[in-house]
Amino acid sequence: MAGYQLLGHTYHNKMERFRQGGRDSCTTGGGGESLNPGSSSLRIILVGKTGSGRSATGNSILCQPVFETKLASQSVTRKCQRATGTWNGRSILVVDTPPIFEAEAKAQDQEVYENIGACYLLSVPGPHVLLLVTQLGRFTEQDVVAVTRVKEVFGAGAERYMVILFTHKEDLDGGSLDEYVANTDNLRLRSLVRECGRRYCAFNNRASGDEQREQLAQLMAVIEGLERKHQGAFLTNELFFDAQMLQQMGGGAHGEGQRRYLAKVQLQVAKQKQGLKEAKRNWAFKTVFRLKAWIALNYELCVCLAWCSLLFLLILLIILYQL
Ligand SMILES: Nc1nc2c(ncn2[C@@H]2O[C@H](COP(=O)(O)OP(=O)(O)O)[C@@H](O)[C@H]2O)c(=O)[nH]1
Ligand SMILES: [Mg+2]
Repeated sequence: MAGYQLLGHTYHNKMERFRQGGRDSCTTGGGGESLNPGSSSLRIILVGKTGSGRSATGNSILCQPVFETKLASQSVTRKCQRATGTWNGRSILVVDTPPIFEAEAKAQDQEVYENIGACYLLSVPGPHVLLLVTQLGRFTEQDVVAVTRVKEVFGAGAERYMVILFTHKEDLDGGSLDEYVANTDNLRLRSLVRECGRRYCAFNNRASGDEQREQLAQLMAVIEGLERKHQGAFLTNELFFDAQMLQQMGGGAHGEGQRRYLAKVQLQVAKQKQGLKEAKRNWAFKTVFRLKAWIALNYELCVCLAWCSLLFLLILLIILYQL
């Protein structure tokens, strides 16, 4: 059975300590295990559109109401926050995010960059899982935008670390999640499930006791599968390295480190956004290129197919002519 030790921790507190010249030596409540790079704690970032149930999901994972939740339209999480717990003896770090994955979260908005920077800082050296939270039966255009934003924030390839978490599991009414996913007529959801390697899970965030433990065990099984696939590797990039350096140097002490770091955040997100655009543009070219490569590899088969088609056309023409 899971035992939990918790520590709520906000970016503001962290920056405040940077200002005071302190180093980040965040430890779990009772275990004293360091959360610094190299530790074996499982790091999860909650991503998705506002109101989907990110904070509630974080609470379910930690089995404690550490993150504040509110009705869909009124997001209460304004700053990135993190909290830690343990599951089966392993330390878990959960980062809850404010609205940074919405269409309205414009790139020019300084607060958005600060929060992206905070998200990186709170999850160094990088997350094992990007838990994409979406409400069961409500996968909308806003969720699609959120997925794109997640890729802009964490870079192309972010989907390799994504696990889809459907909230409101109780809406299945005891039905099977696999059947729901297999039979949904929402093509964008189907495509996302494929993109995420069919890694998904469902939570009823109002559940407690055995039901809560059971759904958490299911999520952990999916995450363990993902970790095996990556052989323990986690999502990381240049910006995580910068965040780590900032932490180690206590660079925010005079505000200069923080200023430079935020400029880097802005640059990196812009780069990743551009990269995504180019990837989309190149998609058609790549498809043609792959087709050409396939033809080159299967040259004899292609020649055979071409001759068969010609022969078929010829026979068709003869038949039509005789009619
Ligand atoms: N019934 C039910 N309500 C949920 C579930 N998950 C989240 N909620 C509710 O949905 C609302 C938004 O949740 P919240 O975690 O604040 O969303 P966030 O903006 O993504 O962090 C809150 O009122 C939650 O209580 C769930 O699985 N079942
Ligand atoms: Mg929230």
